[in-house]
Parts: sequence; C-alpha cells; structure tokens
Amino acid sequence: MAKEFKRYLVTSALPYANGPVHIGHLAGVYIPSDIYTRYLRLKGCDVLSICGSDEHGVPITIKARREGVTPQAIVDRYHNLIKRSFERLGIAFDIYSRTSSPVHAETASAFFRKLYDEGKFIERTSLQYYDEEAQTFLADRYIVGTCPRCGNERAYGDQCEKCGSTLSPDELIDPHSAVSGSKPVKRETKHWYLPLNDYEEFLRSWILEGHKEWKSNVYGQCKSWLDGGLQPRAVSRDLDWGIPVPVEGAEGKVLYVWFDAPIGYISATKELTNDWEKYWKSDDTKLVHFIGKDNIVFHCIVFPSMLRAHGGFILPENVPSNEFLNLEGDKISTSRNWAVWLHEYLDDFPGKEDVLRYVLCANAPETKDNDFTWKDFQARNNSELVAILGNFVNRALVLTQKYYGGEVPACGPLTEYDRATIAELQGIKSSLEANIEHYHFREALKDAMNFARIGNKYLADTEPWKKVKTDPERVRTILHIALQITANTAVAIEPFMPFSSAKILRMLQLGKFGWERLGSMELVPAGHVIGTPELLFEKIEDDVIRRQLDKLAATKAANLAAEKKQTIVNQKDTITFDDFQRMDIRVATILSAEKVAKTKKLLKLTVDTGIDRREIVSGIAEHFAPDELVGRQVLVLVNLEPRELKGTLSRGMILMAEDASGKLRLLTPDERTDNGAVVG
Ligand code: B3M
Ligand code: ZN
Repeated sequence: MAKEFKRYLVTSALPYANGPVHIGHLAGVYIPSDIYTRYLRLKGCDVLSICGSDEHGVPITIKARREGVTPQAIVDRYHNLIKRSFERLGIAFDIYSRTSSPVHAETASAFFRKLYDEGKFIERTSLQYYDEEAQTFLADRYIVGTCPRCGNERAYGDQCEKCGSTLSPDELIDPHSAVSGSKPVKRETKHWYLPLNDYEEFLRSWILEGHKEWKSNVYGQCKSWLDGGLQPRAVSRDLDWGIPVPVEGAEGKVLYVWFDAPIGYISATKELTNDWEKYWKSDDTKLVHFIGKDNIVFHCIVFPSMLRAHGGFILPENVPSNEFLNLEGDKISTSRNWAVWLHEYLDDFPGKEDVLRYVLCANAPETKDNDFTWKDFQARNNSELVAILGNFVNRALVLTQKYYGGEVPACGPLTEYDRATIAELQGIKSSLEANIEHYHFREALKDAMNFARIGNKYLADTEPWKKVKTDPERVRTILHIALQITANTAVAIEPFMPFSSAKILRMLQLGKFGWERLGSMELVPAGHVIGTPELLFEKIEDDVIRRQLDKLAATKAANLAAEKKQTIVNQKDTITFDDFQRMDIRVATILSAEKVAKTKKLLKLTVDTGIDRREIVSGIAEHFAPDELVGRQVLVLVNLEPRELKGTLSRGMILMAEDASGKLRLLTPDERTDNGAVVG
C-alpha cells in the first residue's frame, strides 16, 4: 500500500556559486522541482521548497584565483545573480539560502562533531601532493600536467577537458602546481573518512529492495556503485576555504564540500522555520531531492549514509534526476562559455519567462540526453504557444468581448458534443496528476496543453462566428463553455507557466483557483465581466533567433582560437651552437615519390641532395599525394643516422612544420637554388 504523507520537503541541488545558472541546470533540476512544488501548493499540500548556493569547495577557490579576487567576492557575486535570476524566472523556492550562512556553519559542524564523537569516522594518513613554494596542499584540480591519453598539456589532476577522461594526479605526465607552477611533492596528511562500506547492507535493502520505483538511471547508478563495493570516503580536505573541521589538531583542514553541501538543505530549512524538525524528522514527511545526474552518488549513497550515521533524520523518498541537456549539438560547458545563461536570456527576452520554462520542460532530458536548439525554441513558441495556447485563449476572450461586451453568457442546454468535450477534459486531469506525481513532467506538460488543444478544437468544430447571427442561443453556450475551458487551462498550466496562468486569470478578472477546481465547468459565472484581452504569446521572428545563433558562433570561434594558442608546444631545452652545427641540412629536390605498400603513412622518396641521390622514407602519405611532391625543393637533414624502414634504407629526414591541428607543411627555399646548398 502506498504510504500516506502529511507534508512534503522538496530540495533542489545547490548550485555552485562560481558561475551563473544556465539552461542545463534549469532543465535538469530547477524547472522540474518548481513544477512539482507549484502543483503541490495548488493542491493545498504542506510543502517546503528548499535551495541555496553551494559556496564552498575547490570550484570557488579556482574561480577566485583565476580572477585575482577573494572567494568571498566570487560567492557574493554569483549568489546574488543566481538568486535574482531564479526569482525572475518564477522559480518559487520558499528559501534560497547559502552555505556561507552562520546557521549552516553551526549545523554542519555539529553534524560532523556528533559523528566524530560517536566514532563514526575513521582517521587515515595518506600522501597528497603539496606545493612547497605556495606552502599548500593541492586539490586534484590544482595539479596540471599532460594527459596520458590525448597529450593535452593542460589536463587537470581529476580530468582532461580535451578528451574527457577521468584522471588521477598520479597519471599526469610532468605534473605541476597550478598555484605556483612548481613541481609538487608528496606529503603526509591526516583526514577523516566515512566508512561507506559499513552502510552497504543498509543501502542495498533501502534502495535496491525498497526503491525499485526510482527512475532507471538513478536506480542503475546506485546498483552499479553498490555492486562495485563501497570504500571509505574522505570528508575533510586541506583547503583554506570552507567550514573548519571542528576538532583539535585539524588546523588548515575544512569539511569536504560534498559533506557540508547536502547538510545545507537542513540548515536552510532551519533558517526558514522554527518548525524545521517536523519536516526533517517525521516519518510522514515525503522528502524529494531534485538533482542532476552527476550528483546521484552523493544524494543516494553518501548523504543517506551520513543521515543514517547521524540518526534521527528521514531519508529521501525519491531522487528524481535528469540526464544532460546539450546546446546546439555540443555539451554545455561553463569554462568554454557554451551555454545559454539564464540572466542573459531574461535580459534578451523580457516577458518571455514562460517560453523558456515551456521549451525546457517540453524538451527536458528526462530519459536520455537531449539537445536545446534555438530553432526548436522558435518553433515551439510559434507553433505551440502562439498557435495553440495563445490562439485559443485569445479567441475565447475576444469573442466574448465582441458579442457580449465582456459579460459572460449563460449556459443553455448541452449537446452530445459539449458533453464529450467536458468529459475529455475531466479525463486529462487524472493523467496530468499521475504524470506530475511520477516526475514525468514532459508528459504532464502535454496534458496541460491539451486543455488548450481541446478548447481550440471545440471552437473550430462549433464555429460560433458562423452561428452568431442564426443561432445566438447556441453561441452563448459555446462561449460559456469556451470560457470555462480557458479558466481550466489557467489552472492546468500554472505549475509550468505561472506568468501566463496569472495573465489569463487577470484577463478573466478572476482570482487564483485551487487544484481541486480543475475540471469544473463553473469557474467563470454567467454575468461576470471579463477584462480586456491581450496576446498571451507573440511570434518570435527569425532575426531574433539569428542573433542568438551569432552569439554562439562567436563563442565557438573564440574557443577555437584559444585552443590553438594552447597547443603551441613549449620551447625545448637550450642547445649550444656546436649542437646546431652538427646538423647537416641541405636543399634537395624530390625526384620521385611512391606509396610504401601495405602502409598508410609512408612514402618512399628519391631525392637529389647535391651530394648524391638517395632514398628517404617519410611518414607523410596522409598529408601529400606523391604527385604533388615530385619536382619540389625541400630541406633535408642529410646526416641523420640511416634507418631501415619497410625494406628500404632511409637516409635522412625531410623537414616540415606541423601546426596545432597536426597539419604538415613542406619547407621550401623562397627561390629555386642549387641542390646541396647548405642550410644554417
Ligand atoms: N553544487 C554540484 C553541482 O552543482 C553541487 C550540488 C550540491 S547539492 C547538495 O553540480
Ligand atoms: Zn586528454
């Protein structure tokens, strides 16, 4: 039997305050959680929606260092920007707090201290990279070196952003500190670990047995973590930004950001209400964490283990998590500025908050990664919001104004068709509810839009504009029903598009309805006078979309240029003049060229070096066709030790320049000259 809950506690992943929020965050976490909580509020449920900025951890310190400002300056800037942007988009948290708040420091410290006092941690000493020049331990992100997989010289100790590999600092070739540039050494350091392995049994039965209903991506990830076996996890770090580890002898150590951040949900609730324990400590509260897929392990494995170790807290009932949203076919990336930033959208599209909410929900990456494109954004606005929702509402209101001066006509006898339409509407309600309650927001949005679709069809089928002269009685009934559908639409779309819902109700001159009124045909009383109709949505023209695409194209070009700069190889070690003199480089002419059988890369060249004719095997077959080489003068290192290659003795090397993309160019004298001319 389904459990009965008395109240809801809805949390949304705390965004890192090291950058603004983008459409990927919105589609993955904040739009779904807002839909869910708005729905529950409309139903009159006791619900709290909790969020705030995640202000600790290495992402913040890195950003601060890059800009040469304090971490505090960074979190202040982004906390305020993010908070304000959410408000502007109508994301209605009950509280948007921050993990730098005093209540949070107190709550997280006390949480740690309790586990510490009860012996729930183990202490371990390990070797960590240390920067002797800057006198600081280095987080993995602060170690830079060459990627062992792709050769990128700016890979981080935790990840290579070029090839996407996950790395550990030990794998980097030539690691150096991003703080001082010096070569780091390894030093011993002590940390506290939560032995997750002790919670495996509990997690197995709680998740794998008890929560088979979780979304398959979430359940699957949990299962594979559990099947792989859990290890103790460090809950402290050597860092100078964060909540100090509240025990003796822990100077210079702070709580690991993933230890303190989820406790932020608790602290924020505390800040919001004195009644916080009712939400966090009663079995009849339904706790739901909305998160992105990269946060699954922390919310399903680590945080529940922490809560379990602490005792007294409830566990999440569900952890709905989406896949990723891409942008125009490419992965969204903060560092590459490949994103649509919420605050920029709000500035560029004033009054179109609901359009973004709609498109991101309609296209949400619920079961697989999905793509946001500006063309799709335009199409959904023009052919769905304008043509269906806006059009229906507008027709119902305008006709009421036109025929009755805005006074709602009375309802006469219903036809079979009227009755069928009403029944259809009432049928959608339960599907809409089930979809929201099961976190299927895309389907739920379709249901909500169906109110307008049905309304549109109703008007198109009944054609009041044709009958108004011949059958005025019938037209009164038609418009009466159309207005009821309009008001129902306002209720149904409220969780998804709150601004448009409010606008419809304003035009109808009606107050807000509770969810229980959805399906009622008595929302707009006969004789009531409605207001002046305005357009609900407007068409988005091509030039608006082109501007956005141009902006992205400029970003792409800037990224490419930056990447090119990065791949200029460092200067090699100094050599003496004598070293250089030992190389004998001559001008030579290529006399013939042919592919070496059974190889992809090799060409066999015969060259006239002025000294002799000789053969050189060169790995350039993928760059030049044999024909384009014959007759060209090139530079040849002639005293290179001969080497046998595929049955030919290769004597010398043709000099080439290789650019960042790996493309090869021949070096040729600026005018034809003698073969054998000495280069130097
Ligand atoms: N700030 C990670 C993220 O934004 C992290 C979430 C914390 S939720 C407690 O992906
Ligand atoms: Zn790489």
